[in-house]
Amino acid sequence: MKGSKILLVVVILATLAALVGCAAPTAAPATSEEAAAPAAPAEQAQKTYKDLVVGYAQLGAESEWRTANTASIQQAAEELGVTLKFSDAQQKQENQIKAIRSFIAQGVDVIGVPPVVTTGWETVFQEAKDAGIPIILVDRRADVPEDLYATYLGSDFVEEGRKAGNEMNKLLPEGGKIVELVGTVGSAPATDRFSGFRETMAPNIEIIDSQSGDFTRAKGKEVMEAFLKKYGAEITALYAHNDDMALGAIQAIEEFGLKPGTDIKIVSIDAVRGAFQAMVDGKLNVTVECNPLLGPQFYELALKVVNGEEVPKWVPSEESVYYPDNAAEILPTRQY
Ligand code: GYE
Repeated sequence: MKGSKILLVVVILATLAALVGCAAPTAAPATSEEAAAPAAPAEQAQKTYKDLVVGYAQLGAESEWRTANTASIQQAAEELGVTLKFSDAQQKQENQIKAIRSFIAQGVDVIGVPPVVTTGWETVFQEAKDAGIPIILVDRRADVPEDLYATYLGSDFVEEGRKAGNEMNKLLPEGGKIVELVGTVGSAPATDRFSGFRETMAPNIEIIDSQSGDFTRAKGKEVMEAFLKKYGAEITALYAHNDDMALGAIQAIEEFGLKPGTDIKIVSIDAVRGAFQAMVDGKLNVTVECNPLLGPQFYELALKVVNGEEVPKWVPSEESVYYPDNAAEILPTRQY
């Protein structure tokens, strides 16, 4: 009798519980989860800027261009809410490789790298690929098979060299003897600016010497001093692969007692603020633009790559050429 009463109470309680829907909380989510299940994996895979963790193996701080480039990469990350792990390799490939390995170990979503030189990247890029981390080449190219990187965002350095050659022809209609300050040996911009220039340079112009100034002001000055010592006033013009080396050379020319921009005509590449100031001062004749503000485009590409969207293998930057005539007017508007 006692047992059957207890059983009755249990049955009544169970029925009541079922009626007020005590069981519902477990049943309902299961049902809605089931309903959402087919769409969920695709939606979850789509990352936003806020989810993105990026490793950037910057190559150094060798020029005004590089400083502006670093600022752009850092500022854009901050503005978009991207988590950025940044390292500076001080122009050494081994340091860039170390940084890439450390980003792989940390499991970042994507790695950006401006290869200091074009060769020697297969092993470490393969390591990134094996770890499922895409590599985006930014600013400088690497000579690797296309399956080892997702895309290349950067300038057409050959075209910049061609533009510089055309400008030199205009400055030296009678021809002349020129010296060349080459960028970092084995780097994409140095190789391409060297060859592009020779494509358009007029036959009455002779390159009497060509040496590397490693893209820095100090080296540019040093090498120009050596050129001046060797050739003196025989030099009609200078072609510098970047503005910083041209600015260093300007100092050397002045110290030698000649007038940069007049006695020795100068064509350089980058179009940084320092070059505009030199044009305002009449010491530089032309600068060909190379855009360092790659941050926003880099993250846009990074997000697409991480989300599996198609991207072109090369995204070139748009660039112009600048002269002294309106340098003073343009200078205040320059962002780098
Ligand atoms: O022109 C130079 C810098 O890779 C395009 O590197 C870049 C070059 C730039 O040091 O100033």
